[in-house]
Amino acid sequence: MRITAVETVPYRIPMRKPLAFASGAVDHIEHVLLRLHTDEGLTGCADIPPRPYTYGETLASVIAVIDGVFAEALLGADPLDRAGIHARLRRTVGNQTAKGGIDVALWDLVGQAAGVSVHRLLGGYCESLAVTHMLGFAPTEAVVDEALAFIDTHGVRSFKIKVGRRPVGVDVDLVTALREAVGPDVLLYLDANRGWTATEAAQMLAATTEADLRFFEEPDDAAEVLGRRRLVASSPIPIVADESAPDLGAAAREIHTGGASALSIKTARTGFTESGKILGFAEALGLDVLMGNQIDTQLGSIATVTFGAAFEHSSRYPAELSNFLDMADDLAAEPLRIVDGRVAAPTDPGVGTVVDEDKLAHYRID
Ligand code: MUC
Ligand code: MG
Repeated sequence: MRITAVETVPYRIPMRKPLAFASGAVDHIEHVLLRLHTDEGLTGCADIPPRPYTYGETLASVIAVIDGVFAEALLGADPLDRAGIHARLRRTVGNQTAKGGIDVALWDLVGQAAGVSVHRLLGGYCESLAVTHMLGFAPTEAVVDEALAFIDTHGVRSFKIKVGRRPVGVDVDLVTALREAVGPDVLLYLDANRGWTATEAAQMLAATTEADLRFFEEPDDAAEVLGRRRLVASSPIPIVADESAPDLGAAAREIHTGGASALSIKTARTGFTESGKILGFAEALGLDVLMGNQIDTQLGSIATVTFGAAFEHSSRYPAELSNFLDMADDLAAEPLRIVDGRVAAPTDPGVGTVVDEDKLAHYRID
């Protein structure tokens, strides 16, 4: 099998409920649908979310690097030669979600060619994952209402709370109110997206000891190394590296230099291949792993559950799989469903990302 065409389609879908956090805000989805066509009539597909505030990529840069640089390594290649293709992609630094998307689309082809779901090809550990919902910035009452509605409507029992606002007391009050509203059995953790200093983050931890928080993601800027190390060493809960560990090398460096004590894995940026290496690294060191959300569409979330449910170590905690519900629509032909707080891994051959062509025609912006 050979790749005969590389298709990059930019599209735009508004958010039903915009999502704001310390490093940015999303009020519409502007993603790239990547499709790798082959001489055997199979098409590998992936959703690519440019996030300038996290990786420096834009809609235009994702398309430019794939069409102008990466296509050369893909055209004429056998999708089963993934390691060879990746060796060529690695010659270009950065461009994290463009590379992640290519890996997902290659695996989609491999799964379709084998007639097996990629979830099973990777490991097939469990059939579904429990869901964490990510709560963006809003007044306390609105955040509490959103969490209670997710518990009632979707059976979700885990929330990642976006924090990092000033003064710190605003978020202390939010977390306290949320714990009181949801009761003791719901899992709560924080993500400050580098919004605070290490000192402010330590104040937050000290002021919320009663709230039984489980993790604290990117409390401050990991590049301020000594502040971060002090925080990691003194924190009673794991400090999770997300944007400070966007690839395997960064994950290893952050853990070994004391910049983090747990890892977020996002298939949007490390695909399945590099995500697997990060997972093995974390497992060997006894580090907790969270399956993260890159403000993913249904197509992106399908990739997350495909990987997360494939391994024991990535399915220990609820995965961030629900923020597609903030979007007004999606390209997925079959809607992704949350049932009793869980999302099932696809069973069809490949990744299971089937695109609705009418919707693509409607939302494409090229
Ligand atoms: C998250 O976990 O940080 C917001 C920015 C980004 O890169 O991902 C989202 C969610
Ligand atoms: Mg994060």
